Amino acid sequence: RAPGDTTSFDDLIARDLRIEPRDDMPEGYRQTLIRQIAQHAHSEIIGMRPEANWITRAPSLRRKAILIAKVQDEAGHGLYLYSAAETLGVDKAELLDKLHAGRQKYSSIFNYPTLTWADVGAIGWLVDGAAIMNQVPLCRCSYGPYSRAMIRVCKEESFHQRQGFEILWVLARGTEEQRAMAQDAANRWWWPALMMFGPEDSGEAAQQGHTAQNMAWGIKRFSNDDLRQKFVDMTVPQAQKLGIALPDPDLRWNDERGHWDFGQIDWEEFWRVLKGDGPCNAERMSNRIRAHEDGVWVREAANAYAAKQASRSKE
Ligand code: FAQ
Repeated sequence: RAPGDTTSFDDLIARDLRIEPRDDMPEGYRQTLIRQIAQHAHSEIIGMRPEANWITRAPSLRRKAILIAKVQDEAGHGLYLYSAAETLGVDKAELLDKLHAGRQKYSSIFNYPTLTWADVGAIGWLVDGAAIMNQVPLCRCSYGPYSRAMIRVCKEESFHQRQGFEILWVLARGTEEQRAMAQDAANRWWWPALMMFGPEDSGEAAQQGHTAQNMAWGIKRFSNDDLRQKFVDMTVPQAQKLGIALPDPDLRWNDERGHWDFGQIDWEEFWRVLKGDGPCNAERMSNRIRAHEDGVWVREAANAYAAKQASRSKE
């Protein structure tokens, strides 16, 4: 849009144009974006932890190099996203303080443990697979800086998804023990991956949720259940190719709907994990806070260096 263009927020949304940081926007829109983008950024940096757990134990130099690159990508995603949030008038340090104080969330999925090497494959295949399904539509979200950040993030996530699939492909064609390891990881990650899309579209949680307003604002392009169904439809044939059984006796093709039917998600578990009572919530948070405290000297040094550069450029 041309500089000085004063098209109103409602017109921009109605014409499916992007809202940019300097545009007028309703306070609710700004706040909901801060919440979502911060939660997304926090998920990226907490999401590094379960995988980083396996860097020292990756089964070959090649696997180690790939995993280090993936974990670095997630850190990069966190940084783009914190920067996107900062365009809304908040500060990254303030968002991190809220995360550490338990006042902002990160994705439920990262509260599950990575018990074996196959879990690194399952995270790539299922967790990155679900993340892409959710994030590709965000490339068209109404807030410019968030939508643009998502383009590169999605390209990198697609690579992550393929590396996870390939880890499982190799294990699924390995020894009996390796096949069992791959199956066990899929058994443990399948249901939590389905929960990543958030609460159902109907029922009490949906009444209190953000979907209707976020769709009207062009932040969400599809509902949680629609994206979950797309993910199931994409993933079942991949599982068949891998020779891995998905742990759901109700999973069957529905000719009438043209979709895979699937069983009931344990929503009690989802809300329990969100409230902090998942298998790894306490460990993830205490490690994150410790890393933040250990990094004080790095932030101080970076600030001192930036101040020195700024004062030199004034001379
Ligand atoms: N976990 O009404 P809705 C990744 C909360 S990135 C925790 O549906 P909304 C990359 C929600 O915040 C994964 N909380 O809300 C990677 C809300 O809470 P509130 C992260 C959840 O915002 C891979 C309440 O429930 N991706 O994996 C979850 O319209 C591998 C009601 O829900 C993103 O953040 C959940 N799963 O839709 C990294 C994508 N679901 O405010 C490392 C961007 C819902 O009432 C390794 N976010 N809640 O207290 C979104 O698209 C949306 O925010 C949704 C939720 C779809 C997650």
